[in-house]
Amino acid sequence: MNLQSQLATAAQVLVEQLRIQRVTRVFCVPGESYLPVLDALYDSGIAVTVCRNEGGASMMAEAWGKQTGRPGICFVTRGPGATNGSGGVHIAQQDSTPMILFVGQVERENRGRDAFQEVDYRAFFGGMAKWVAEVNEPDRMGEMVARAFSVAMAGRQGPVVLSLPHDVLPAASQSPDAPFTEALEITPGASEMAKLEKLLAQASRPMLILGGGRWNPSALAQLSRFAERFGIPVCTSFRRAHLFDPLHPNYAGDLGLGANPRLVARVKASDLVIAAGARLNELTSQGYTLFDIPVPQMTLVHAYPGAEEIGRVYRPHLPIHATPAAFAAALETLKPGRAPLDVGDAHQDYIDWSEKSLPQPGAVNLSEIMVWLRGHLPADAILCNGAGNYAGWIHRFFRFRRFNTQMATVCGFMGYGVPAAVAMKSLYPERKVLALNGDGDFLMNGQEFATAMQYGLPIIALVFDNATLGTIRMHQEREYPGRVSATDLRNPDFAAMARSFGGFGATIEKTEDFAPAFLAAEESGLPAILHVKFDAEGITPSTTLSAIRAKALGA
Ligand SMILES: Cc1ncc(C[n+]2csc(CCOP(=O)(O)OP(=O)(O)O)c2C)c(N)n1
Repeated sequence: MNLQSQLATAAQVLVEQLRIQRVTRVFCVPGESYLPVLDALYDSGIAVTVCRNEGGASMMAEAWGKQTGRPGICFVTRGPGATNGSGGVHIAQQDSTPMILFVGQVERENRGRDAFQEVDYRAFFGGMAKWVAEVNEPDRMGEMVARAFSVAMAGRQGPVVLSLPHDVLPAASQSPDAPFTEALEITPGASEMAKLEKLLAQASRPMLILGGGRWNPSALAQLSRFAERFGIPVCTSFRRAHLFDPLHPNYAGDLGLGANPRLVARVKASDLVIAAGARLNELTSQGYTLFDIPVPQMTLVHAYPGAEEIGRVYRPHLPIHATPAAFAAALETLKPGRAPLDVGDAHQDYIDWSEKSLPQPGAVNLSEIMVWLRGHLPADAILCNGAGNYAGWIHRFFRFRRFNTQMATVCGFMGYGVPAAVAMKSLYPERKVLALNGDGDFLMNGQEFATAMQYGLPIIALVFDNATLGTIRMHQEREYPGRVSATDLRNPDFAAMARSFGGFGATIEKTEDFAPAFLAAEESGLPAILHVKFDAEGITPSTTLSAIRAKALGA
């Protein structure tokens, strides 16, 4: 449809621009502030998912962006919608995810009066979004929306917020359509790659840290060939374990929360670190303890798509400004002047750390459940999770065998699992999609289980219930032993909750009940909640609450 030849509203131009950018689905909670957009979506061919809370909607859009590499789209209303919806924007910023949040705004003539639900979005989202703008001229709608796409996808990707004044949307617009926008690739310089080749020839204990966004399967295949040809152990940064096959002989483990101490020691003792696409954030750098600041003790090569990120904390010996795909292609051209180094020990350390389940107090053992799931699920199953200590068992014992099968936030946002799973099941109806949650975690956005029901999306949500906000309880026992404050939880019957929504529910109180319940959930073909009750005493895979308390009291 060419809108230039007819009388179009700014809202119609906006939706037409989304179509040109090949958007197939948007997530929203409606509001009276942007009715003309809802109307333009009505016969646009773009699917609309209506959510129960803007927090869930913005996380679904973020998850969509993380998975597809194109901006996830979310629409919310003025102040209440924008403030509720800020969660996904924070995630998109920290996780470097392309996303666009469209927000309703008061009429232009009332701006600055503290009008009904008015928020200054530039101030509110200013420190989070890559770009925040208000579309004040109906004739510039196409230009502004197209720019939102290019900014969200450029360099280090991230969120953009576009504010839509109420009176602009129904106004006639002469805005020309802008063409489809592709993310810009940045190719590394030949001299930098030559320097890298020299550094590789001199290194005897190299390590590669793989992370960040903007990867794709063929770039990852090139990177793994590079690691094989030179003999370099590869570890993944926090929550990017899906970037490298854990059973590949070069895989050295997951460098995130609760990392294998042997892996941490290996990275510390390496003489060359190549950070490929990873920004070396606080959790990956083990609380900024892995590398000396500002100049790391080993030679650091930092290849990253955002120039302003390189050198933010660590001064690399060799900075390389490049997108992951272009960097991986350039790695293919490097020639090793010797036989590959031996990576056997590094991989064996990972296998020893993750292979077998561990004992755990109580009747439910989470490591046994993870080991069962990794055997049962197909390689392309997608696991979505929020934040909480339960995730420690996923990181250590689950194996992400395929690209983009791990959907979790680098910023540790509770409540991400269910919305991310709803988005993933909408994108890939034929794939298995799980949402893994803590009990506190689940109820932050568990209302989006209703969205799964509404759209017929049979996700399987696991709720790991230890009747406490376990992560915080763990910190409490460490720092204020025995003084349990604001962390105990009294929980509902989550299986009954699933049934009340029209889904499948089951309660698991013994490890051996997990597999049959999971199979029954699959068999039901319904969205499901499996309520897994376990003992809070087993607070991490390797320690107990009493041991932490005893240590703190003895100190
Ligand atoms: C939105 C949000 N609020 C608060 C926190 C701080 N926080 C991190 S983990 C956690 C507790 C998680 O508890 P639960 O979901 O029960 O999982 P568990 O740690 O017990 O496995 C809290 C409150 C957070 N990360 N995100």
